[in-house]
Amino acid sequence: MTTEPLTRPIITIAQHIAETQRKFPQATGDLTWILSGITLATRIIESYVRRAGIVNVLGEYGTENVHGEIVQKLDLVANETILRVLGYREIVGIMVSEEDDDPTIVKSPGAGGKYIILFDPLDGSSNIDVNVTIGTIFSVLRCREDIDESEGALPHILQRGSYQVAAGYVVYGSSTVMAYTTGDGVHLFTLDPSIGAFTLHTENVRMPAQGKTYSVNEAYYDSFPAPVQNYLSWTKQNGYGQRYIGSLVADFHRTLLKGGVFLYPATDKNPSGKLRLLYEANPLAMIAEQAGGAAWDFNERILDKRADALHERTPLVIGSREEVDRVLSFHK
Ligand code: P6P
Repeated sequence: MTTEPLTRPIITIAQHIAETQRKFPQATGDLTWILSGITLATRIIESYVRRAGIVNVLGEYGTENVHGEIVQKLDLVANETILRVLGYREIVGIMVSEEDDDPTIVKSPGAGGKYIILFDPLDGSSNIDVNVTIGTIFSVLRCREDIDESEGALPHILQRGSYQVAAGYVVYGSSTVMAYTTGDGVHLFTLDPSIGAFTLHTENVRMPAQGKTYSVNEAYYDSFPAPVQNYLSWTKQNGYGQRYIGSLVADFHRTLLKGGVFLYPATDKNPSGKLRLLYEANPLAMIAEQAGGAAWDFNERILDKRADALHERTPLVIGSREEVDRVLSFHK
């Protein structure tokens, strides 16, 4: 009888963050506590995603969210789960969800609420009923110390993406994988159903510098800006392949691992782009850059953008550095 050699240690996210945080003397373990909350919440969400159809979470809930999109039952389950799990972590001050019009003020900065958690609880939810990969995206900011409580929550929230202290996503696909960064590389964990824990899969992921795959919904071609149309024509004369799942997290995760470029430009239907800056573009841009890639809104680096509104949308081109640079070269 052969037994698999114990070559791969079993490292959980909490252990990994704790070890990573030890490199930073000023680290207080706060991020470990927040990210362990996120892993707990996403394990609960995953249990519903895997049973959709058996438990009553398929289909529409019957309301619309702040963006006028039909809310799916599983959207609400995911949203409530994150709010309930993270809302009781004493260092969390403010929570911002794609599903909620306004921020949830858990604890004022003065009362110990040090962090802001921004999230899309279930991205790609229109794909739930047809069993296509979906995901949860999260971003962590530190509450600012230079503003008065009387100014309310928005000045804390509307910080540039470059101020994120952590970011990541969970992709509920053929396996459930979490990618996270605290600014010290991107690390991948796979949920092991036999023990119910995310265990380390790959450290310091590097996005390939190039990749002949572009990911865009070409149904909107006619309303794309001319430079994007010109780029797409160029790809067809240069042997590129096209992949588009229609779930941002799934399209991004493939790009992170295989290289290539994902584009969601401005369209007639969404003149500012469809994807949200604070809890979709910013966290994925931090992951992309930490893995050696790039993320722009076709004119400006995503992490340099300052949001003016909670649910602000942005055009997005994200992926391999050389591929993003090529898209941008059509805009010059
Ligand atoms: P379209 C899902 O609804 C989503 O927000 C992202 O996950 C995805 O990238 C995008 O919208 C797909 O949009 O217009 O191509 O259906």
